[in-house]
Amino acid sequence: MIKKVLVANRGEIAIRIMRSCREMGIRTIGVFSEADRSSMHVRYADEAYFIGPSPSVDSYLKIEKIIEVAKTSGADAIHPGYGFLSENANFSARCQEEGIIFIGPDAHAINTMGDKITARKTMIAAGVPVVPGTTEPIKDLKKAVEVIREIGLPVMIKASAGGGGKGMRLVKEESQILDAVSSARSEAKAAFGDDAVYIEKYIDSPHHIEFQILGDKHGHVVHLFERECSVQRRHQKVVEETPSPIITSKVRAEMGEAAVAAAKAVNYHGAGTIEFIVDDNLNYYFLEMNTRLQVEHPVTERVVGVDLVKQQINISNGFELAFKQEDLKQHGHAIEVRIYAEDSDNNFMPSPGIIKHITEPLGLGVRHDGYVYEGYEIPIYYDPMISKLIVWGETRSEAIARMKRALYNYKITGVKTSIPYLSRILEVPAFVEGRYNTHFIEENQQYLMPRKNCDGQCEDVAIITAFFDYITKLEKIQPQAITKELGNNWKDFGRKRSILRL
Ligand code: MV4
Repeated sequence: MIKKVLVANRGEIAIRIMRSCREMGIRTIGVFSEADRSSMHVRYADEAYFIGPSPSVDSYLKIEKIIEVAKTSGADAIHPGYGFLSENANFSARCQEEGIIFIGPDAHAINTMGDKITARKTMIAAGVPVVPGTTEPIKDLKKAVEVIREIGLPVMIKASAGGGGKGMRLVKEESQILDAVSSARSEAKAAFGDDAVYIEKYIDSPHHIEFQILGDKHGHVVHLFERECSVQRRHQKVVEETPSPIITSKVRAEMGEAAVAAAKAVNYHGAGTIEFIVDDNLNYYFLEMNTRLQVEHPVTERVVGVDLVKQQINISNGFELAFKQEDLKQHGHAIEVRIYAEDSDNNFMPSPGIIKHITEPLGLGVRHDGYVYEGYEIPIYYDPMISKLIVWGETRSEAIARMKRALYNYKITGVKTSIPYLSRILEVPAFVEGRYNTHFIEENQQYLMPRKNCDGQCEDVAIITAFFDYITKLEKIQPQAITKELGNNWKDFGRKRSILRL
C-alpha cells in the first residue's frame, strides 16, 4: 500500500496531486528548485527537498536526483504530474528498477505510444480508425512522391518521434514535397535525435476531441467520455469543455469503444488520454495517446464525478477498478480556462512578476486550481500558467454564464493575465453556439481584439475617480442634487455609464 508519495512536479498540479493524497491519508514529499524555494507546493507538502538550480534540466528533469530523494525520504511512489518527466520511459523504468512505484504507465506503453509510427500500426491492428497514410517511415523522396500521389493532396508530413505539433509540415502542392520532407526530417533529427517521418492525409479544419481512459493492472479499461479541446493557439489549449458540443451520443459511444480498444492494445494501466481529430462529418481518427494525467483533467472529474488522481493511486496499488463502463455517466457541463501570466494584447508576451493582489472566484459550481499567493513572484524558468478555472453548470449555457461570472470575480494585480482575453472568447458567437473547430482563434480575431473601453482596468479606475470627484464637489454646493441624480442606487448609476463592467 502506498503510504508516501513524492510529487516530481511544481505549481498547481503538484498541489492538485497532494490534495488527493491528503484525503487518502498518504504523506506527501515535495521537491523544489532554487526558484521554487517559496513556492506554494513546498509549503503544502508534508516534507520538501531541494533538488537543484532553477532551470528544469538541472532540477525537475534530473532523474537520478529525484530517485535519490525518493529513497532517502522513504517514498514508496512517485507521481510525475504533467510535463517534466511524466512521459519519460526511462524514468518509469528507473523507478521500477529501484522498487519505487511510478504512478503512470510502464516504459513499454510510453514507448509504443511515444513513437507515432509504432502507435499507428498498433492502432490499426486493434481496429482503431487512424488517419489514412503510411505505416512505415518514409525511406526516400521517390517513395514519398508515390505515396502522396496515392493518398492525394493535401497531406501532412509528421515526425514519428514528434507529437503536439512538433516536426509537422503541410504539403499542398507536389512542388513542396522535397522541401517539406527534408525540413521535417532535419527538425525531427535536431529535436528528437530521430529523423523518421510519415505521411497522413490532411484533415481540414478538424476538431480536437480526446477521451479520458482508466485502466487497471487486471486488464480492465473504461473511458470517462470526451473533452473538446479545439480552442487552441499555437498547439496550446486555451479552453476545454465536456461534453463536446458537436458529437452525437452514437459517435460518442463509438469513439469511447475505440479509446478503450486503443488502451487495451498496449496493456495500458493508469490514467491516459486518446486524442482524436474529428472532421465536420464526424469521421474520427486516432491521432496520439497522452500517457499522463492532463492539464484539463478537472472537467472530466466534475462531469463524471471521479477523482482521477485517487484512481491513479488505487490502480498503482494494484486495486481493480471500482466501476464498470455502464456505471459511468456524464452529468451537466464543465468548462476549464487556463489563466496565464501574459499580456494577451501584446503578442501573448509572458508577464512574470510579483502577485500584488489576488481574489479568487468562489461560489456554486466553481473550482480554482492554482498555486500563487500575494507577494509570490512567478519565476521566469517555467510555464507561466497561474491557475485553471473550472466551472460546472446544469447546461452548457449555464456553464458559460458561470464562467463569465467567475472571470469577472477573478482579480489579479501585479502581473498581466489572460483573464480579459478569456472573457472575450466566451462572448464569441461561434463559441456560444458551440460551432467551432481548431481554426476558432484565427477565424475570430475580430472578436478577440482588446476593446478599449471595456477591458482597460486603468481606464475604469480613472473614470470612477473622476466620478467621485464630481460627486464630492456636487455634495458641497448642491447636496440635494445627489439624491436627485443617483437615488439610492449609485452603483447602478455607474453601470449605466459603463463605468463598472458586469
Ligand atoms: C493533423 C491535422 C490535420 N490533418 N493531422 C496538431 C498537433 C498534433 N497533435 C497533430 N496536429 C494536427 N494534425 C492531419 N492528418 C491538423 C492538426 C492540427 C491540430 C490538431 C489538433 C488541435 C489543434 C490543431 C491545430 C493545427 C493543426
